[in-house]
Amino acid sequence: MPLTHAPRSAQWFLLATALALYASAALAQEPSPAPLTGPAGEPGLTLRYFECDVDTVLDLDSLDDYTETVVDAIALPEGARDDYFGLEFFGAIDIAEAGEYTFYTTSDDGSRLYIGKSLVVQNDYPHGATEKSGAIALQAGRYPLYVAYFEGVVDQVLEVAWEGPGIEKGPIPSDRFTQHEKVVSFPRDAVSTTVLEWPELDVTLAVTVDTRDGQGLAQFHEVIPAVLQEHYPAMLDILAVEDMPLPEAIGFVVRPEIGAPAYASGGRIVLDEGWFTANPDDLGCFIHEMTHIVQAYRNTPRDAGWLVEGIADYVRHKIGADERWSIPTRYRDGMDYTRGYGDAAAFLIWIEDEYDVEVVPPVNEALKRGRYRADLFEERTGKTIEELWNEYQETGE
Ligand SMILES: [Ca+2]
Ligand SMILES: [Zn+2]
Repeated sequence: MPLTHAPRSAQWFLLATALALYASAALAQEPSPAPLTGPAGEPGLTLRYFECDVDTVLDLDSLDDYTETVVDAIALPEGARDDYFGLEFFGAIDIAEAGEYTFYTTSDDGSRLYIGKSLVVQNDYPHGATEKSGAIALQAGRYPLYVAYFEGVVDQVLEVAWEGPGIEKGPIPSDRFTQHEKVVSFPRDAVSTTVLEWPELDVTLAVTVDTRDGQGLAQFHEVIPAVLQEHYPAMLDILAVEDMPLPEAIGFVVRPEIGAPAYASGGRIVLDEGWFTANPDDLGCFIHEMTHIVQAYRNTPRDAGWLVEGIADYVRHKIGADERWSIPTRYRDGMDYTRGYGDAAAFLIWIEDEYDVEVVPPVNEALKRGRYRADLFEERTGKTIEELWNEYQETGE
């Protein structure tokens, strides 16, 4: 049977045009930092200590409640509590000899190191002790230095090192530090919230988009709300269940190197900066992940695991938010519905078409209510899942 796509709307064309424009815009590069002029400050670095529950150092910049001291080294301070705190160190670092310098942070959880306004070490987000490094060419002189760190739970580690011309890798000596104002701040307009409303459905959804770590993806502040404004009602047609709450808010957060194009966790959707920089038109990915947020399945039994990703790709297919993605139209060698995703979505679509019944809405409802049983398929079609799968395999060439 032919694949069906939702009709392309005028809105979609506007969106595609906007995407094409943004895709052609060059990414802004931070200029190489210039040495400071004027007299050096007093010895030491300023340390701000925050008691806070954050999962990125980007959040520290906007917190006003901290204690401030002057320290002579970048290290965990005496008196910091065990969990849920953040640190900002800032001042100037004295570079005696021009050349290429490498800076290192080892941290549990996240940290970043900036020279001037340039991010040199990106080691942010929750993780165990991890070393990251970055290199930068510097002239002789003093440069603004900013190191930010946060600790969530369990262990806490912060070590900073450098190496450069004539300098072996090791801690930065205290006599290199002088006090100077903080020059790093994070653009507040990289976080936006758009409240979407569908009055006829009596549904609202506050959509927060955070591109602080996706500076080339500023268009997502408009694109993501537009995609949801257009397609969320059709998603709810499939996924909403009477008397069960819908999400009131959702956050889309861009982050580097998450190890997948996207994932949904803890009521928010994390988008991979590299994936979406290369594939900014992967709008169906938003639909897939948003499906997970609405699914909110409880106690999914082991034999229903395939349905979680299968239904997410089924909804993605039914919505047809983009044309860059498709699922098989018939059985192909190697397909396995138990893997979920497109194989399962193709199987579910085939069952509904072949037997002319709705399967996904009742299965979704049962999963949401924690009442799923595999014999739902038999009730709907007269066949077990295995029997259906055997029939589906016969659609192959
Ligand atoms: Ca930790
Ligand atoms: Zn998924």
